[in-house]
Amino acid sequence: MPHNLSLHVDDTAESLRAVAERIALDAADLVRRRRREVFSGNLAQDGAVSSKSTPTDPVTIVDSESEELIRQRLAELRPSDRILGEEGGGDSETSGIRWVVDPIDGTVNFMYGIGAYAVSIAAQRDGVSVAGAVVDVPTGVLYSAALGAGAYMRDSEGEVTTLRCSAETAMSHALVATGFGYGAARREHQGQLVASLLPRIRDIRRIGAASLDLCLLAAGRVDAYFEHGLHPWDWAAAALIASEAGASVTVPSPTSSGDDGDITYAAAPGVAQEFADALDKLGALRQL
Ligand code: LIP
Repeated sequence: MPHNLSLHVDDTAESLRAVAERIALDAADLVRRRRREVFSGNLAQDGAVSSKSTPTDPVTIVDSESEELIRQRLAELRPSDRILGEEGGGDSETSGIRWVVDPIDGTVNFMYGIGAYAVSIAAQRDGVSVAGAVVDVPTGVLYSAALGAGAYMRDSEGEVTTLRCSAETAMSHALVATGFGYGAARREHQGQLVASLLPRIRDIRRIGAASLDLCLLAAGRVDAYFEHGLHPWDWAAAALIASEAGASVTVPSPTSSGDDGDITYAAAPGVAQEFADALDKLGALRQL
Protein backbone atom coordinates (compact mmCIF):
# COMPACT_ATOMS: atom_id res chain seq x y z
CA MET A 1 0.00 0.00 0.00
CA PRO A 2 1.40 3.48 -0.76
CA HIS A 3 2.81 5.10 2.34
CA ASN A 4 1.24 8.40 3.45
CA LEU A 5 2.81 11.12 1.31
CA SER A 6 1.51 14.11 3.27
CA LEU A 7 5.01 15.44 3.83
CA HIS A 8 5.96 19.04 4.38
CA VAL A 9 8.68 19.23 1.73
CA ASP A 10 11.35 21.91 1.74
CA ASP A 11 14.95 21.79 0.49
CA THR A 12 16.57 20.78 3.78
CA ALA A 13 18.52 17.52 3.74
CA GLU A 14 16.24 16.03 6.40
CA SER A 15 13.14 16.86 4.35
CA LEU A 16 14.68 15.39 1.20
CA ARG A 17 15.65 12.27 3.17
CA ALA A 18 12.02 11.83 4.28
CA VAL A 19 10.89 12.01 0.63
CA ALA A 20 13.55 9.51 -0.47
CA GLU A 21 12.57 7.09 2.32
CA ARG A 22 8.82 7.21 1.61
CA ILE A 23 9.19 6.73 -2.10
CA ALA A 24 11.86 4.01 -1.80
CA LEU A 25 9.62 2.08 0.60
CA ASP A 26 6.69 2.36 -1.81
CA ALA A 27 8.83 1.23 -4.75
CA ALA A 28 10.20 -1.68 -2.71
CA ASP A 29 6.63 -2.78 -1.93
CA LEU A 30 5.89 -2.79 -5.67
CA VAL A 31 9.08 -4.70 -6.57
CA ARG A 32 8.39 -7.33 -3.87
CA ARG A 33 4.78 -7.82 -5.07
CA ARG A 34 5.60 -7.84 -8.76
CA ARG A 35 8.36 -10.40 -8.37
CA ARG A 36 5.75 -12.87 -7.10
CA GLU A 37 3.48 -12.02 -10.06
CA VAL A 38 6.06 -11.95 -12.86
CA PHE A 39 8.45 -14.74 -11.84
CA SER A 40 7.94 -18.33 -10.91
CA GLY A 41 11.27 -19.26 -9.29
CA ASN A 42 13.73 -17.80 -11.77
CA LEU A 43 11.39 -18.31 -14.74
CA ALA A 44 9.95 -15.02 -15.96
CA GLN A 45 6.76 -14.41 -17.87
CA ASP A 46 7.29 -14.05 -21.64
CA GLY A 47 8.61 -10.61 -22.48
CA ALA A 48 9.42 -9.72 -18.87
CA VAL A 49 13.19 -9.61 -19.35
CA SER A 50 15.40 -7.97 -21.99
CA SER A 51 19.07 -6.97 -22.08
CA LYS A 52 20.94 -3.65 -22.28
CA SER A 53 24.71 -3.12 -22.67
CA THR A 54 25.48 -6.83 -23.09
CA PRO A 55 23.38 -10.03 -23.24
CA THR A 56 24.12 -10.51 -19.52
CA ASP A 57 23.08 -6.96 -18.52
CA PRO A 58 19.33 -7.47 -17.92
CA VAL A 59 16.40 -5.15 -17.45
CA THR A 60 12.95 -6.40 -16.43
CA ILE A 61 9.51 -4.90 -16.73
CA VAL A 62 9.59 -4.52 -12.94
CA ASP A 63 12.66 -2.25 -13.16
CA SER A 64 10.64 0.01 -15.47
CA GLU A 65 7.48 -0.17 -13.33
CA SER A 66 9.47 0.72 -10.21
CA GLU A 67 11.09 3.71 -11.87
CA GLU A 68 7.74 4.87 -13.22
CA LEU A 69 6.27 4.82 -9.71
CA ILE A 70 9.28 6.71 -8.35
CA ARG A 71 9.02 9.34 -11.08
CA GLN A 72 5.27 9.77 -10.43
CA ARG A 73 5.80 10.28 -6.70
CA LEU A 74 8.64 12.74 -7.27
CA ALA A 75 6.49 14.66 -9.74
CA GLU A 76 3.85 14.99 -7.00
CA LEU A 77 6.24 16.07 -4.26
CA ARG A 78 9.12 17.75 -6.08
CA PRO A 79 7.71 18.85 -9.46
CA SER A 80 10.53 21.28 -10.34
CA ASP A 81 13.44 18.93 -9.59
CA ARG A 82 15.47 17.02 -12.19
CA ILE A 83 15.56 13.21 -12.23
CA LEU A 84 18.26 10.83 -13.47
CA GLY A 85 17.14 7.20 -13.51
CA GLU A 86 18.81 3.98 -14.62
CA GLU A 87 15.99 3.06 -17.00
CA GLY A 88 14.45 6.40 -17.93
CA GLY A 89 17.65 8.41 -18.23
CA GLY A 90 17.66 12.14 -17.62
CA ASP A 91 19.78 15.17 -18.36
CA SER A 92 23.37 15.30 -17.17
CA GLU A 93 22.78 18.80 -15.69
CA THR A 94 23.63 18.60 -12.00
CA SER A 95 22.71 22.15 -10.88
CA GLY A 96 19.98 22.50 -8.27
CA ILE A 97 18.25 19.46 -6.80
CA ARG A 98 18.53 16.29 -8.89
CA TRP A 99 17.07 12.92 -7.87
CA VAL A 100 19.27 9.95 -8.81
CA VAL A 101 17.30 6.72 -8.96
CA ASP A 102 18.06 3.01 -9.28
CA PRO A 103 14.67 1.29 -9.39
CA ILE A 104 16.20 -2.15 -8.83
CA ASP A 105 19.89 -2.34 -7.96
CA GLY A 106 20.99 -5.96 -8.28
CA THR A 107 18.76 -6.87 -11.21
CA VAL A 108 20.54 -10.19 -11.83
CA ASN A 109 19.87 -11.21 -8.21
CA PHE A 110 16.26 -10.08 -8.63
CA MET A 111 15.88 -12.26 -11.73
CA TYR A 112 17.43 -15.33 -10.07
CA GLY A 113 15.56 -14.84 -6.80
CA ILE A 114 18.77 -14.25 -4.82
CA GLY A 115 17.84 -12.08 -1.80
CA ALA A 116 20.16 -9.11 -2.48
CA TYR A 117 18.53 -6.34 -4.50
CA ALA A 118 17.48 -2.85 -3.52
CA VAL A 119 15.70 0.36 -4.46
CA SER A 120 18.05 3.35 -4.23
CA ILE A 121 16.96 7.01 -4.28
CA ALA A 122 19.26 9.98 -3.65
CA ALA A 123 18.77 13.74 -3.71
CA GLN A 124 21.82 15.67 -4.95
CA ARG A 125 22.38 19.40 -4.72
CA ASP A 126 24.78 20.69 -7.40
CA GLY A 127 26.03 17.12 -7.95
CA VAL A 128 26.65 16.29 -4.27
CA SER A 129 24.43 13.77 -2.46
CA VAL A 130 22.62 15.47 0.44
CA ALA A 131 20.03 12.77 1.22
CA GLY A 132 19.59 9.14 0.34
CA ALA A 133 17.56 6.03 1.05
CA VAL A 134 18.23 2.40 0.12
CA VAL A 135 15.62 -0.29 0.78
CA ASP A 136 16.77 -3.93 0.82
CA VAL A 137 13.70 -5.29 -0.95
CA PRO A 138 13.59 -8.91 0.33
CA THR A 139 14.03 -7.91 3.99
CA GLY A 140 12.37 -4.46 3.95
CA VAL A 141 15.36 -2.99 5.79
CA LEU A 142 15.71 0.76 5.17
CA TYR A 143 19.13 2.45 5.14
CA SER A 144 19.06 6.21 5.15
CA ALA A 145 21.18 9.35 5.59
CA ALA A 146 21.08 13.13 5.37
CA LEU A 147 24.27 15.15 4.89
CA GLY A 148 25.73 16.04 8.29
CA ALA A 149 22.90 14.29 10.15
CA GLY A 150 24.22 10.73 10.34
CA ALA A 151 23.02 7.44 8.88
CA TYR A 152 20.63 4.89 10.28
CA MET A 153 19.01 1.56 9.53
CA ARG A 154 15.38 0.69 10.27
CA ASP A 155 14.58 -3.02 10.25
CA SER A 156 11.28 -4.60 9.25
CA GLU A 157 10.13 -4.47 12.92
CA GLY A 158 10.73 -0.69 12.99
CA GLU A 159 13.84 -0.97 15.19
CA VAL A 160 16.18 1.95 14.39
CA THR A 161 19.97 1.59 14.65
CA THR A 162 22.57 4.29 14.10
CA LEU A 163 25.04 3.10 11.46
CA ARG A 164 28.77 3.03 12.23
CA CYS A 165 31.56 1.42 10.22
CA SER A 166 33.67 -1.39 11.67
CA ALA A 167 36.64 -0.73 13.96
CA GLU A 168 39.00 -2.88 11.86
CA THR A 169 42.53 -1.49 11.64
CA ALA A 170 44.41 -4.16 9.67
CA MET A 171 43.86 -4.59 5.92
CA SER A 172 45.01 -8.22 6.21
CA HIS A 173 41.87 -8.79 8.34
CA ALA A 174 39.57 -6.72 6.12
CA LEU A 175 36.46 -8.24 4.50
CA VAL A 176 36.22 -6.45 1.16
CA ALA A 177 33.14 -6.20 -1.06
CA THR A 178 33.42 -5.68 -4.78
CA GLY A 179 31.56 -6.11 -8.05
CA PHE A 180 32.13 -6.55 -11.74
CA GLY A 181 30.90 -4.88 -14.89
CA TYR A 182 29.03 -6.54 -17.73
CA GLY A 183 31.67 -6.16 -20.47
CA ALA A 184 34.19 -8.99 -20.98
CA ALA A 185 37.28 -6.74 -21.26
CA ARG A 186 36.58 -4.89 -18.02
CA ARG A 187 35.71 -8.15 -16.26
CA GLU A 188 39.10 -9.60 -17.22
CA HIS A 189 40.89 -6.61 -15.66
CA GLN A 190 38.62 -6.74 -12.60
CA GLY A 191 39.35 -10.44 -12.12
CA GLN A 192 43.11 -9.80 -12.28
CA LEU A 193 42.76 -7.01 -9.72
CA VAL A 194 40.80 -9.22 -7.30
CA ALA A 195 43.40 -11.98 -7.70
CA SER A 196 46.18 -9.52 -6.74
CA LEU A 197 44.24 -8.16 -3.75
CA LEU A 198 43.04 -11.48 -2.35
CA PRO A 199 46.30 -12.54 -0.57
CA ARG A 200 46.42 -9.12 1.17
CA ILE A 201 42.93 -9.20 2.80
CA ARG A 202 40.66 -11.49 4.88
CA ASP A 203 38.32 -12.26 1.97
CA ILE A 204 36.12 -10.91 -0.81
CA ARG A 205 32.32 -10.67 -0.87
CA ARG A 206 30.52 -10.18 -4.17
CA ILE A 207 26.93 -9.26 -3.15
CA GLY A 208 25.75 -8.11 -6.60
CA ALA A 209 24.34 -4.68 -5.71
CA ALA A 210 26.63 -1.71 -5.12
CA SER A 211 24.06 0.11 -2.99
CA LEU A 212 23.89 -2.87 -0.60
CA ASP A 213 27.69 -3.25 -0.59
CA LEU A 214 28.04 0.34 0.63
CA CYS A 215 25.20 -0.05 3.15
CA LEU A 216 26.91 -3.18 4.55
CA LEU A 217 30.08 -1.09 4.92
CA ALA A 218 28.03 1.54 6.78
CA ALA A 219 26.68 -1.20 9.07
CA GLY A 220 30.14 -2.61 9.80
CA ARG A 221 29.39 -5.89 8.00
CA VAL A 222 32.21 -5.42 5.52
CA ASP A 223 35.32 -3.31 6.09
CA ALA A 224 35.87 -1.92 2.58
CA TYR A 225 34.40 -1.82 -0.92
CA PHE A 226 35.63 -1.01 -4.41
CA GLU A 227 34.27 -1.29 -7.93
CA HIS A 228 35.00 0.21 -11.34
CA GLY A 229 32.40 1.43 -13.81
CA LEU A 230 29.48 2.21 -11.51
CA HIS A 231 26.79 4.60 -12.70
CA PRO A 232 25.67 7.50 -10.45
CA TRP A 233 22.46 5.66 -9.54
CA ASP A 234 24.45 2.72 -8.14
CA TRP A 235 26.29 4.84 -5.53
CA ALA A 236 24.46 8.20 -5.12
CA ALA A 237 22.47 7.21 -2.00
CA ALA A 238 24.64 4.52 -0.43
CA ALA A 239 27.92 6.45 -0.72
CA LEU A 240 26.35 9.18 1.46
CA ILE A 241 25.05 6.54 3.90
CA ALA A 242 28.55 5.02 4.17
CA SER A 243 30.17 8.45 4.59
CA GLU A 244 27.70 9.51 7.29
CA ALA A 245 28.47 6.20 9.06
CA GLY A 246 32.15 7.22 9.25
CA ALA A 247 33.59 5.60 6.13
CA SER A 248 36.20 7.25 3.94
CA VAL A 249 34.45 7.36 0.55
CA THR A 250 35.68 8.25 -2.95
CA VAL A 251 33.14 8.43 -5.79
CA PRO A 252 33.41 9.36 -9.48
CA SER A 253 32.52 12.90 -10.57
CA PRO A 254 28.73 13.44 -10.76
CA THR A 255 28.94 13.69 -14.54
CA SER A 256 30.94 10.46 -14.89
CA SER A 257 29.06 7.55 -16.43
CA GLY A 258 29.76 3.86 -15.84
CA ASP A 259 31.28 3.69 -19.33
CA ASP A 260 34.24 5.78 -18.10
CA GLY A 261 35.35 2.94 -15.82
CA ASP A 262 36.06 5.26 -12.87
CA ILE A 263 36.59 3.62 -9.48
CA THR A 264 34.32 3.94 -6.47
CA TYR A 265 36.00 2.91 -3.23
CA ALA A 266 35.26 3.22 0.45
CA ALA A 267 36.59 1.82 3.71
CA ALA A 268 36.26 1.92 7.49
CA PRO A 269 38.56 4.65 8.85
CA GLY A 270 41.02 2.22 10.47
CA VAL A 271 41.93 0.59 7.14
CA ALA A 272 41.13 3.41 4.70
CA GLN A 273 44.66 4.67 4.06
CA GLU A 274 46.20 1.20 3.78
CA PHE A 275 43.39 0.15 1.45
CA ALA A 276 43.76 3.22 -0.77
CA ASP A 277 47.55 2.72 -0.91
CA ALA A 278 47.09 -0.94 -1.91
CA LEU A 279 44.66 0.01 -4.70
CA ASP A 280 47.10 2.69 -5.88
CA LYS A 281 50.06 0.28 -5.93
CA LEU A 282 47.94 -2.17 -7.98
CA GLY A 283 47.16 0.57 -10.49
CA ALA A 284 43.47 0.39 -9.55
CA LEU A 285 42.90 4.12 -9.04
CA ARG A 286 42.95 4.64 -12.79
CA GLN A 287 39.94 3.91 -15.04
CA LEU A 288 39.39 0.24 -15.90
C1 LIP B 1 24.72 -3.78 -10.41
C2 LIP B 1 25.66 -3.08 -9.45
C3 LIP B 1 26.73 -4.04 -8.95
C4 LIP B 1 27.52 -4.54 -10.11
C5 LIP B 1 26.59 -5.29 -11.03
C6 LIP B 1 25.47 -4.38 -11.55
P1 LIP B 1 22.42 -3.25 -11.62
O1 LIP B 1 23.79 -2.83 -10.86
O2 LIP B 1 24.93 -2.59 -8.35
O3 LIP B 1 27.59 -3.44 -8.03
O4 LIP B 1 28.56 -5.36 -9.66
O5 LIP B 1 27.32 -5.81 -12.11
O6 LIP B 1 26.03 -3.36 -12.32
O7 LIP B 1 22.83 -3.45 -13.06
O8 LIP B 1 21.91 -4.49 -11.03
O9 LIP B 1 21.50 -2.08 -11.43
